[in-house]
Amino acid sequence: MKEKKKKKMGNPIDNEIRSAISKAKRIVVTSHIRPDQDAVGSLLALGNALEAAGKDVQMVLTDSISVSLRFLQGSDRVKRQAEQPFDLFISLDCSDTKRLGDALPADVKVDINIDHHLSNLYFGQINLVEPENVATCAVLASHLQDWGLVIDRPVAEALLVGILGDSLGFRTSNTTTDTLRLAANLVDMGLNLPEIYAKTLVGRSFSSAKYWGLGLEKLARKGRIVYTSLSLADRKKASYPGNDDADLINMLSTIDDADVAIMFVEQGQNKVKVSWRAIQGIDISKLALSFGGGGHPAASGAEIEGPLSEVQEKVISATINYLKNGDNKFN
Ligand SMILES: [Mn+2]
Repeated sequence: MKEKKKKKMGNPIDNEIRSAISKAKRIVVTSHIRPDQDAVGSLLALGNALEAAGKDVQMVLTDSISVSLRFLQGSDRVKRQAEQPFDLFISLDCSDTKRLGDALPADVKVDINIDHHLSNLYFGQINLVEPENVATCAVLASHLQDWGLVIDRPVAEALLVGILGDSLGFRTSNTTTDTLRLAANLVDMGLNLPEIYAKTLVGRSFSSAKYWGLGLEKLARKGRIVYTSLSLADRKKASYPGNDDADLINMLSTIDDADVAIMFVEQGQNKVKVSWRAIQGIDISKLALSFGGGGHPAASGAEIEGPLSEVQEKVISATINYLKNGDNKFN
């Protein structure tokens, strides 16, 4: 009910977005590098909805869409770069313009910034940022109709993928009854929930299972922290094609008797991608921010310069101190 009262008719940001969309003919929609389900879902949901409204749409991502999500309508038409001319540029699920990678052409300003990251820098001309919302797809699901757009079946599928992805299948602490209602309304459009759930969260390739094995072999614990790493050599050994952790971090976060899970993924000779997951009650995003990253209270990340072993040592001791000093309490 609270949500309904807050979303009164004539919300100024909704009106601004609605008018910007109605004036534009050629629209670029884009999202962040190494796109997750919410990035892909929000991109394709808004892209498809704008196309259905008769707009000329370019959907742009710097990195490719994971194979398991290529069932979504429009995923085969996503390009690496935006081409002029266009008259509206929309960023989705992205906290700062650096994370748009090559998708943001030089000298182009972001017109509309739609996101749910607490660390969002409000870099758009119009900013719709809802940090309390579980996913950018949930933001879209509750606003699309206010912008004169229609949620048809392909749009609903893409939205559900993003909501399932960022809520880890409705089990993150920011999943609310509003999240469930939004998702239920999408499923009511005739979507196959078990099939979409499997494609979004459960299915994995043989090589990613091998890759998990290499990471799990090195699993370690320090107090209430569990952690492991994946190196360039592991990737080669498992023939894993991505440069991510194949979502191993989300498995680590299910380990009992731990408050924080940390994943270290070697990106090159001197760069490591670090991901944190925290139990409810601990806000890990400020720690990620202190390493130049960002994210949400329960799930954050950063890219840190240095050799894998050095970064690992530094981050683990910083996490231990962070948990000790009481700054980490959420709400
Ligand atoms: Mn997201």
